[in-house]
Amino acid sequence: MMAISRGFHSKRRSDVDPARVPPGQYVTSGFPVLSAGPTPKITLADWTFTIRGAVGSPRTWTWDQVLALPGEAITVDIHCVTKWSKLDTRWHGVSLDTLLAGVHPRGEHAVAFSEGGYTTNLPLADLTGGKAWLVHGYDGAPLAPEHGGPVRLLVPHLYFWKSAKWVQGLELLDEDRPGFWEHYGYHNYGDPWREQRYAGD
Ligand SMILES: Nc1nc2c(c(=O)[nH]1)N[C@H]1C(S)=C(S)[C@@H](COP(=O)(O)O)O[C@H]1N2
Ligand SMILES: [Mo]
Repeated sequence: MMAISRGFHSKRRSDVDPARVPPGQYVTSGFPVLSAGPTPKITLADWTFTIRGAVGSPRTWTWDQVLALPGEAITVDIHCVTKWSKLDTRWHGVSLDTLLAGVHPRGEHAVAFSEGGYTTNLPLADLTGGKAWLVHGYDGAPLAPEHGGPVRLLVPHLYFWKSAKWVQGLELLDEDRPGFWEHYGYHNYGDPWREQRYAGD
């Protein structure tokens, strides 16, 4: 059994443009923590990120190698399936386009895998085209361990369970394979604007 730890829902905001809030969501100024298990201890000296599977050239990067890639500041809205949204979150990291450029992907599906065993699946097309990042900074500081530090995935156009914390890599696949929450009945794709929370939505 995995325990779910939750942060507090801090006060709801009513001073926001409703056009920015997907159906069924409310805006919070807090930053809840949702983890299906304990926060792992990860040291950057041992950290690596790997892209493997259906690719022409699998690759593994060390932390120093990721830091040497062009970095970006990213300001986006995030939407959790438990109904909180947080607007204008500020991150720092590397575009997945940069990491995927050299590996020559063949498969059209991807599964992100994390320290601790969490996985989540996404179409490769949702990781390219400036829509997904490996992030290591949040709000001008290193990303906190409970929020996935040192490094997490950020895929803000899908519900936030797709943004794997403590991410270790991507496996590319020829056929789709459900990840952790998708296996337990969350929607396979998870578009917050179409309110794709659970399988069948
Ligand atoms: N490795 C890992 N990544 C994860 C999770 C998890 O349990 N383990 N939970 C997901 C869910 S359901 C959400 S809503 C977000 C929560 O991120 P936060 O704790 O930074 O708010 O992380 C996602 N990424
Ligand atoms: Mo979530």
